[in-house]
Amino acid sequence: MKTTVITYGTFDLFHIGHLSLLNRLKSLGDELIVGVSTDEFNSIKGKKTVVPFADRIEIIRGLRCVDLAIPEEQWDQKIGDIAHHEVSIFGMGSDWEGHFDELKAYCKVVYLPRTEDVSSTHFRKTLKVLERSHIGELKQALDLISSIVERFD
Ligand code: C2G
Repeated sequence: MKTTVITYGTFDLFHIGHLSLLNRLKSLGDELIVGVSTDEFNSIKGKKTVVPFADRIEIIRGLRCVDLAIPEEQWDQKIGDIAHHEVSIFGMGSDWEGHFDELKAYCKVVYLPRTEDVSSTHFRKTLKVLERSHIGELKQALDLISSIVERFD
């Protein structure tokens, strides 16, 4: 009997934390299905993304550890997906610990340790600093610092 694993996420600005989780989930079974949050669903989640859904799902489809990628359009599609794909294991990173325990009625539920010190939010904030408008602010700050330094020279 084939063991199918499923997980869901936005996977914006794909990074090593995402890859590590997907590889570990794949190692739990024979097949890994990934539900990728659509842009519309992310607005329901109140989550901003940099990379559009069409690209995010293509990146997931390109991974060796992923056998199928499907759109995640609503919170409550998981039970239908589990039945339709005969899923044995539902898995998420540990930041979701306990949030999906109701799925234990349908399959095994696992929460794997989240990879620390890396997140799409951090990347987004770093990118924001590099935006042109912020470079103007950085230049003003540098001019102010150099004028203060000149006073002490
Ligand atoms: N993750 C991780 N380590 C990180 C960042 C993320 O293990 N440093 C895991 C998360 O725990 C999650 C998966 O990677 O299991 C995808 O993370 P997100 O793209 O942030 O997913 P999210 O927006 O939380 O959507 O229905 C479930 C939701 O769609 C989850």
